[in-house]
Amino acid sequence: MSQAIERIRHQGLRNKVMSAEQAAEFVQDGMLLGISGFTGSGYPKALPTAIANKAKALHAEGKPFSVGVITGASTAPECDGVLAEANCVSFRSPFQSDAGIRGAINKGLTAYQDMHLSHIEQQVRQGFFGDMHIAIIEVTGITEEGKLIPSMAVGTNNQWLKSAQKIILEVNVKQNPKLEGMHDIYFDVGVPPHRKVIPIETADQRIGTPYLECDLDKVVAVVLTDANERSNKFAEPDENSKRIAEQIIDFLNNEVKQGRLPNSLLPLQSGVGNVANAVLTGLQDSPFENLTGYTEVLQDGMLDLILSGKMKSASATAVSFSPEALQRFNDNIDFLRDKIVLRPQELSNHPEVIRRLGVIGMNAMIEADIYGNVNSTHIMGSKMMNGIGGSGDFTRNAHFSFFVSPSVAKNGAISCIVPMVSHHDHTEHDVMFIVTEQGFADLRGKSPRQRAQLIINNCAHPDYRDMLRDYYDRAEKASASAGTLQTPHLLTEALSWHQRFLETGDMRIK
Ligand code: 0RQ
Repeated sequence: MSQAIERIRHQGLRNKVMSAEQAAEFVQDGMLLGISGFTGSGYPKALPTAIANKAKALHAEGKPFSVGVITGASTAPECDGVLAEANCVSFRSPFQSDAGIRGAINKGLTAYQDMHLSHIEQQVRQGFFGDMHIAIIEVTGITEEGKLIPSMAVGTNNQWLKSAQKIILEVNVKQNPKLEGMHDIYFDVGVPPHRKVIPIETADQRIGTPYLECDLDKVVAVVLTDANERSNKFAEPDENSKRIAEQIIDFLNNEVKQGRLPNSLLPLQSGVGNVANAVLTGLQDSPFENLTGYTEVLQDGMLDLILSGKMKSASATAVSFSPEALQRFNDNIDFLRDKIVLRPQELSNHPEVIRRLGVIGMNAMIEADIYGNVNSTHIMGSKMMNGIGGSGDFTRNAHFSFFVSPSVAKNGAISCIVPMVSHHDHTEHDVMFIVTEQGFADLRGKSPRQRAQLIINNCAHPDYRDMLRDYYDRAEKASASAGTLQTPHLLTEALSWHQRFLETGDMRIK
């Protein structure tokens, strides 16, 4: 830990070093906590466990203890997981992906507001969530002047440091000190009617400073940690992912040939998960050059595109790698420092910037319906998976919006193309392309009835194609006689596939 104390170059803050257990004493029942972390990166490693232990001890004495937790995005078992296990999270926003907190949400123990990631900072800034009592922020180090060197995720930290009444900093010695200089923190977003233009004109443009700042008098504790990020491993792309990736690359290639896209494409956004990673891996062998990224989380696939020279730069709010990719990142950090820009998520996900740059958005879905509405968040209409995350920020505003999924889930018992989605996240008005391993549906310039033909014929699994055609044909006949042919549906049947799965474990009629 002596190495860690050297990371605190400000003497006043060195004097505030204490244990996580001591720092947890500042956290009281009923408080709202602003915690750092985005997609398994940059979350505090010690305080959550200390808070969870405090909660358990108080619960054992029959005393109440719960807190509201707002982060950038998902954290990890050591943060969301331990807090959920101690049953002390009364409220959670804006995104999570930990099995423990997901369970608490689905059991009704934790109230969850699933939000667009670009909205959360401005809503906290304007007081929609009430007072933020404590910010708990992981940093890489602290400069002589007390400026904070961010870690692997910027997320919402800038706003939490401003909004919170008190601040607890975790200085993690495992974060590479050479991260200093990779971040671009911008302070001038403002509040309507005084919001200013965000002057980002190219994906890699820096408009701020490398450091987070805060009122040092608000810092009540500094905790030293020495812990790795969660570091999920990626599966090798399977045949379905490869097939999806090939089709997207063929489409983009054709757009370049037709002169509608430059050979460097437009800045790429990629959602999380194996399929998204496979598309980026596929770009490695594509004919495109000088690619750029404007995304929220930068994962293995995009890192390797930068390391190979295929991508010249990328903007994100967090980096989140497998253990092997983390090693490549650390080994090459001097090369990468001016090629990766880590910004507050309010800017990485800023709708106006995304629209102006013409980002190409690629996100995964749970299901789509025959008209192109997409559900990214709820299993069978009710059960929360992760949340909408940044997918909505990008989908509505991107130049091209792709949604990808295997055509079936659970060994074929579920069709990911259904008559009507059981929950709406992205509407037919936003979704431009649906891609499964079966095929590609280009929905631009198509009416709902034209879309239905394309999605059923191109994207649905053969096991479900006839069922979908049968549904559509009967819906069309009923709508023709009722004079309602814009978007034909049989309302009593539209969600019957989900109901059948809940009752029999299979959407197919046996
Ligand atoms: O279940 O884990 O029990 O096997 O859902 O499915 O195919 O592994 O897909 O990991 O890419 O996640 C939409 C959830 C896809 C994710 C979603 C079951 C399936 C499996 C996972 P098991 P896959 P992925 C950037 C953008 C919203 C946020 C977002 C997500 C599990 O991409 O959370 O886009 N997106 N953010 O079996 C029932 C279906 C199903 C189904 C799949 N139709 N019905 N179960 N599954 N389809 C990042 C941020 O915003 C931070």
